[in-house]
Amino acid sequence: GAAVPKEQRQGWGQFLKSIATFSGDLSSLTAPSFILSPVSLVEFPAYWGEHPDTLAAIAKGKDEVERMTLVLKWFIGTLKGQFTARNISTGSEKKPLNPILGELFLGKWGDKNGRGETTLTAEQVSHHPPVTAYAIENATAGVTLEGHCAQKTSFSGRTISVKQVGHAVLRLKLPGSSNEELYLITLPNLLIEGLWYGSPYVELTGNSYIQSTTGLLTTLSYTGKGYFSGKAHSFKATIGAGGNTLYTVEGEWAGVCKYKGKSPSGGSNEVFWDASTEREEVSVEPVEKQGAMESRNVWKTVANGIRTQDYDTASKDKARIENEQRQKRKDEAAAGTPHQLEHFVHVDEDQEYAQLAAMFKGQPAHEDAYRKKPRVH
Ligand code: HCR
Repeated sequence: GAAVPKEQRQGWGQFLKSIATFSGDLSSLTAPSFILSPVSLVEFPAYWGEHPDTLAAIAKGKDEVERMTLVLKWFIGTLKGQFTARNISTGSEKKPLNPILGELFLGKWGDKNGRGETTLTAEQVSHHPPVTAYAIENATAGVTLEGHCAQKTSFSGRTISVKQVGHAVLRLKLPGSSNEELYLITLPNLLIEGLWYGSPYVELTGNSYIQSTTGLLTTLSYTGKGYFSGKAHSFKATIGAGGNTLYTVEGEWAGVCKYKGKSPSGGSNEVFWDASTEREEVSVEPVEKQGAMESRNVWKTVANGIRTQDYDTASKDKARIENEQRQKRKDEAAAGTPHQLEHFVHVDEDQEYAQLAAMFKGQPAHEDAYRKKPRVH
């Protein structure tokens, strides 16, 4: 029966006990109602585009060093949205809805001051395990970001560790030339802390990299409270080539960060990025106008139930969606017609990833990818 979901009768302590012995992906974990978010994970790639001006400015950088600093600025600029904004706006991190196979999130950021229109295409390309592919494009500015993301989780006593599996490639078409520059962006690992207090929040840990075909490499290392800096959400980034550091940026990715020592303009301790810079939310069609597979349409009843604390309605409709999905997969298997991706194709050996990853140490030599299907005219 789908009356009162069992997990609602469990306390937070019992929930913690359940994750302590849990193995598998977080999507299959049943969380207490108060920790449920009405937003599907397929919406998360939008965070990459929430500073459309910063993204559009990259290809205009005068040389490869300046372009790398602009890529880093845009990347740092996305982190607050990706990892702390939900926590700040709703009081704690919550468990997003687990997207169904083929679920779409389509949106755009309009053209303002000639920066060009930026479009977002995100598709759930795998359900088991959950994988989201995305493309963010601004043709006017000559910038495209393509990537995919999955999560591997483990529990380590006080915190949940989340390894982001996947990568993104930023592609620049340089103005007045047919040259392309690529930037491989690897993704940092997350810790979910605050579990014992019932208010989970995200911290970043370890390293991530931005490797360019120009040979420039940015290495980012993340630290939180209790590390040497003592401050939450801190990082240090070095931009260099062949082991030589050109510039160092240090500070808080959810606050202010600065050049350490010299900056490209010759100044010292110059501000690099200020995370209070306003984020622009992506525009999406109203739910009534959305297609059958568009996320907010798929989840409208569930999301409304969660928002109004009508968890009974939410869990009933969630069960309906999941049953329909199981039936669909069975029908497809019986008919021998597996689900077709709409906007992406699976690439077994991602040559670009292999080429870029080979340029720096510490990464696996190759990984698969999902590439945006070329537009049909
Ligand atoms: C870990 C997380 C789901 C995955 C989210 C990802 C990694 C998704 C890709 C985005 O580009 C970046 C990103 C940002 C989010 O911060 C991260 C989520 C934070 C929490 C959520 C967990 C599944 C929530 C678990 C909550 C517990 C207490 C049940």
